[in-house]
Amino acid sequence: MKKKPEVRAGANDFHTAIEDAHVVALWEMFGGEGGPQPSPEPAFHWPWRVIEPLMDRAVSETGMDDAERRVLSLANPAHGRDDYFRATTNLNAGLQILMPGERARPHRHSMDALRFVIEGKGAATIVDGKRCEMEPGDLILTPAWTWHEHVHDGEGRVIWLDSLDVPLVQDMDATFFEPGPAKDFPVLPADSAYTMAGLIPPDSIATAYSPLFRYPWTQAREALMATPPGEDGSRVLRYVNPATGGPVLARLDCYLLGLDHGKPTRRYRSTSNAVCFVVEGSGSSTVGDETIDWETNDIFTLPHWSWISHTPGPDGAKIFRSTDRDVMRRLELLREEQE
Ligand code: GTQ
Repeated sequence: MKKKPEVRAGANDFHTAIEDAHVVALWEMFGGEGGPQPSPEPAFHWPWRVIEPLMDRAVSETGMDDAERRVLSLANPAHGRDDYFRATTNLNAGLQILMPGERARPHRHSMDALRFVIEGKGAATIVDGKRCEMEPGDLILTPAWTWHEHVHDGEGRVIWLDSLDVPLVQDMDATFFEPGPAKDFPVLPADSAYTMAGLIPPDSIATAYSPLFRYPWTQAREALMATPPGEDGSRVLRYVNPATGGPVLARLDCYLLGLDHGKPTRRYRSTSNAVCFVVEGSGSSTVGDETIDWETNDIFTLPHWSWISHTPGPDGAKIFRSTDRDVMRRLELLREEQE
């Protein structure tokens, strides 16, 4: 039961009285010059050379009988260790490893999730009964409330990046989870129904998530190389839901950035947040006052409202980005500036 506000002896004093009544005098909290601004969050960087050996150790530490998922979650120290799902505001990132013959059992949850394959062959993600092969560089979607499990019939370890909207869904207190067995699969269109950009089956339903669960790297890479560069030399492609032209998932929006010139990209800032994965190459990014030197397979964040610019190394680079950008846009909170 809620406690009734007590009338204390000193309640003649305004501040005691308002504290007892659970109200706050807003004019004493903010006002005057300026106003609230997004709080800056430093960018954070998880180098592959640090994380990779820990993935092998994770395998020695636990078998798949004891792990719902064998994931090292990238916990940004800016948010504290207890907030271990937060790689950056609104976004989770983790590295998952599966060994030959292993299986990560089926489950479903209210969070949107994607997998970006880093290494290995022979694994697959089964999404609502549809088998999606996992090859390096492939983007695999496991949309909110779809059943998904991971299997590995190949050889050698398979490692991928997981990115989910866990922190956002937690903040909304809308987290639901159901363990398998997977059941009641919907009828899904074959991926071959969406072979060419710009042509879709006329009965495609504009659902909250893409009817394609797999975006193969060979095709994404080819499309990126064919895209004309912008003024600063960078190429950008967005992964979209072919039935809507919108983001691939309701709360995760994905991009591919190609950097093939030595010069820095045009500086920008955005109220959106991103997790970046370096698919190929090396380079550096300035985020606010900091510079991050990154290499292939590194993961780093692009937090909201910091000025951002990327500079590729001599061989150029390709970066995959998972963002909350379309969430911010639909909430009318997306602000972006470019220099
Ligand atoms: O595969 O369902 O990295 O629920 C973190 C939370 C993966 C998953 C993560 C999850 C999952």
